[in-house]
Amino acid sequence: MENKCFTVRTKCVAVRTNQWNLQAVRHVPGFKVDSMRSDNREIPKHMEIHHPMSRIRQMKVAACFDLILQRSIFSIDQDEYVQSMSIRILFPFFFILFFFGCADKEPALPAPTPLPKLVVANASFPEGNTQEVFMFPVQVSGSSDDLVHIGYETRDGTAQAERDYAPVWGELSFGPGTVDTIHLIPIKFYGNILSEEDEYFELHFFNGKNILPTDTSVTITILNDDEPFPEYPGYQTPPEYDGMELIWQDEFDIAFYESKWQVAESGNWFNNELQYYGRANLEVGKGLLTITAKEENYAGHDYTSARIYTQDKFEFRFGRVDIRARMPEGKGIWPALWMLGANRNEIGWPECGEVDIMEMRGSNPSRVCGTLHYQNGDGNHQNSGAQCFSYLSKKFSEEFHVFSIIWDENGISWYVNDLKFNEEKFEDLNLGNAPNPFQREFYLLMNVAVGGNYDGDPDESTVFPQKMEVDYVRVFQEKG
Ligand SMILES: [Ca+2]
Ligand SMILES: [Ca+2]
Repeated sequence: MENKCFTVRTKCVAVRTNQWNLQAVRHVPGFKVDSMRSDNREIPKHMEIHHPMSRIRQMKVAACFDLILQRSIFSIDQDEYVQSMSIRILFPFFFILFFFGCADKEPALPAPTPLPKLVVANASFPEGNTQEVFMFPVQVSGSSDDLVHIGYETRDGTAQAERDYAPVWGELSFGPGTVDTIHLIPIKFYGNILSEEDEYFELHFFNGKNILPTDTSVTITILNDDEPFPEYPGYQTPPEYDGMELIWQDEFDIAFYESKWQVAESGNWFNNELQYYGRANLEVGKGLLTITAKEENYAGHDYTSARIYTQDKFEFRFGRVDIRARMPEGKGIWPALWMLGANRNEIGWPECGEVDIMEMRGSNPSRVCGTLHYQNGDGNHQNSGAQCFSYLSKKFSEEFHVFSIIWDENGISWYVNDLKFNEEKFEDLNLGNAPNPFQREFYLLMNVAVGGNYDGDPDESTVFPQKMEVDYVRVFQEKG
């Protein structure tokens, strides 16, 4: 019984299958089709067959039963036939000519098509560095008597939708008939240059019709294709502090984010500075922001460099700022990590206030200074007097240091590598009757100026280009 085929041979097609997999029909010469003779009492108008040898457990067909009765068209003998099938007349209005045969007695005929299988497999793709689209193939294993369709959707694993990949969902259809269709589902990865663990998500298939299995999943793995960033030597601060929350950061790990920073594009600056500031002198790569000061003629200037700032993008009041950076050096090079009052455009400098977290004369790369600038009630510029941190022999251009301030309503303290070297209490400022600007919001700036009043202009000892490299900027605030 196990190997017996189960074949329908009929000139009429309309074998009702009630969704089972049997629509294959063969024309058999020599049999007269008389399907519409409803007055022929020998013809059952409908019958139901239970056939244990086939996946087709039950089907309803309309049949010209007289052919079955008049001819021994079942290859299995009558006992088996009776045992394995029950024939009942059910409905009077279907007429289809058909009969059964089997390979061992009748001429071999194609078996009714088993349900095709869904052909999918786990897949791995390299992450890429930008956006990569891979075509995931979905195929069915063979011909299908009925329309095949199945739904699909992505489901997060360690990879997350929108962060690591673009979620997809939909429905696929195949056939009916000979199925050689491959559907390709586009899978988009959001790649980057970060060295990460391999990550995966699932492509889930569900609600399959006329296909097996009806539900299944495959795993799609995003393969890391990046080397870890180098370890940049020097002091590191922790990524978090007890009682504080990180409210803003840039690790400069993937790209330069215009969403976080504005980029100066101008040659008009104060302090008799010589540079033209532009986007071309700025890059992010291997975990660092690099601002390069160059000796080159551009827009009437002899030097170019870059300044970035967070005005209108990130402004804050009070907290801890950590900036890990390696300084340039050389006479006339003036790197600065600093802050200006967010209302500068409305009230101007110095009334808006200025906090120099770190500035350095390139002629003395072993010393950095922290200073406040503001305006007193008479409209005069005031400053706190620069307080500086000096090494005897080490230079800030040799390795990375973390320059920090801790700012609250009472004052600001300055740190190099967590060593406090300056503190200003606001009650000690010469504000007169002017409001204290340091109770308001500020924004961050980072730049490398060339020439000007602070360290004079470059001379023949100054080597170009000079680079300030920044590993991270993190701003924390007290919780609650
Ligand atoms: Ca990558
Ligand atoms: Ca970094």
